[in-house]
Amino acid sequence: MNTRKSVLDVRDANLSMAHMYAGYAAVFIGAIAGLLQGLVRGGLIELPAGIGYYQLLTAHGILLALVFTTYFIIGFFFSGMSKNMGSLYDGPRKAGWAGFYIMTAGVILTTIMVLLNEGTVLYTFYAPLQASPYFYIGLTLVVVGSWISGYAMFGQLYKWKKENRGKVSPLFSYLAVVTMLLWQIATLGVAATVLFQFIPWSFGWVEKIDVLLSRTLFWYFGHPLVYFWLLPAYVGWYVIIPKIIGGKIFSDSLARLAFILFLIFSMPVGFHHQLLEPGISPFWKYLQVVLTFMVIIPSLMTAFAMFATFETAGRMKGSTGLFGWFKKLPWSDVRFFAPMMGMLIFIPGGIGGIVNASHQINQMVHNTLFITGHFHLTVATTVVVSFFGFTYWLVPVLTGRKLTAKMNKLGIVQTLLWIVGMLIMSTAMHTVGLLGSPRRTAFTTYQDHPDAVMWMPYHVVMAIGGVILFIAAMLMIYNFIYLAFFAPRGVEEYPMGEVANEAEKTPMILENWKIWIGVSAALILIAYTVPLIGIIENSPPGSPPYRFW
Ligand code: HAS
Repeated sequence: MNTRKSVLDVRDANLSMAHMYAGYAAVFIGAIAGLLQGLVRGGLIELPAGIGYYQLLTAHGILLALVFTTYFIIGFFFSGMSKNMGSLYDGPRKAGWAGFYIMTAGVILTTIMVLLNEGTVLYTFYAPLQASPYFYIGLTLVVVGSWISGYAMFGQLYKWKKENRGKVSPLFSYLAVVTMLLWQIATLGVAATVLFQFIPWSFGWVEKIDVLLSRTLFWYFGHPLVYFWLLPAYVGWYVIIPKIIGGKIFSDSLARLAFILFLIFSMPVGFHHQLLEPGISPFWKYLQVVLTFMVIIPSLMTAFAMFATFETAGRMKGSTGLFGWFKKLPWSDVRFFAPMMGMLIFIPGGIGGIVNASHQINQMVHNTLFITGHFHLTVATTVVVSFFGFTYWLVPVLTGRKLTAKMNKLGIVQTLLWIVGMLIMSTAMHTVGLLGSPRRTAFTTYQDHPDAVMWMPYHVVMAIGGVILFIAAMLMIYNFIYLAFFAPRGVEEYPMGEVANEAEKTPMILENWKIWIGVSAALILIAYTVPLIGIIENSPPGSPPYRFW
């Protein structure tokens, strides 16, 4: 007898859960690749059977940073929209499944290519590294699938708005739609380079590729990509955490405004990944550095909103004094503890980002392990630990089970292991990065470098941190399987927060998509038109396919 009870429409829960299975399968393989790659880099093991360091690094980056995140984000968003709006409409649900299957076909194709060593080009697939055309086709399918899921969410909100004229859209759904809109606009860059440059070049239809143009189109996508990862964590912080800590959402409008600022400012900043590249004039780099500092503001707003949420929740529970709220937070509840660890780690993670973005200082850290340290704090901790924290209640909600007290404890252990492992690994990365150790470099390449003796102890520490992280990842897989298949049946709460009574009324202008997409497009045109024309005009002789220019 099926005793499954869910607080969600079961059809939507199944759609969301399918994304979770695929996402955690990626974590499993990606974490193994990460462990091996770290041990090789530390000079501790040698790989058998012709497996290469860069091959593992590619698998690790793609499966964890791209595949796990994308599945988790889409599955999480579908679940929240279904909860917010009663259930998904049939059209969006069907589109959601179509998106899932197309993405999965793409992930399988890309993973096979990487495992066959036909796609050893790292997750940024910079030219002139060349993969099999099927690697790029696989990635294209992943993006197209995610677009379809995004359209499903747009359709869902559109229909809901039609049926609820004049009402403000539910906060979770609004934030999910802004994130998917950001993704839609951002992926135009990567779609352009893959379709018009990489696929023709890898099939041999054209002989050459314009490296600078491909990198520029990639980074037009690459920076908003990091906010595509971050914003779903913020959705949980803004909307879910207040409920878990027994408080209210501090301000609905502030959350919406922060997301709109991300939509506007996260695209025209890609040059901060290319500050050391010749071929882009300093003026345009400078402009994009200024815009990068603008995109820090919504994160500072988020920090403010979180503190306000904690304080008001604490005061509702009777806390007094400046920091009395601290003791009222539910530290022993993994649903809070894990995302909170993510928030705390984002403080050094964000500071590292500001260091990277600081034009001249970038010269010191660019292409060193400092950057690897930065993104392991941001995406691999702030984002991932938040996603893990959401998993502890979301999977029981989706499967009609309970988060048991024992699993809650194990979840805290798992989170702590992750944080300890990451602090060890990432601190070593930041430090050795400042000592000049290059990133993305196989042991054999740097072992004879004059500074290698100085770097090596740090690389070993990195590997030790990596081993702890691997244990934490495997524990997470165990926890996921337990919650999905073995936890006792029951009804787990979907902790959807409510807005504080005192909060100001949400201005409808925040839902005027034409304005925000218009401003976003204008900034993109200002930041990119002239430099792109310059790149194309000065492209190397015979660089197809745009020589008609
Ligand atoms: Fe970054 C490189 C600049 C944020 C990810 N970044 C990367 C790469 C990745 C990445 C993957 O300007 C490597 C790409 C590659 O392979 O080459 N990054 C920034 C800046 C920010 C930033 C300015 N990055 C992120 C996030 C990421 C991410 C988020 C993933 C999710 N990054 C750069 C630059 C480079 C770069 C350069 C290129 C470097 C190079 O040379 O190649 C900002 O968005 C950061 C703003 C964040 C803050 C922190 C706010 C803090 C909050 C928490 C509050 C805590 C609370 C808890 C409330 C200002 C919101 C308190 C509780 C208590 C109890 C106290």
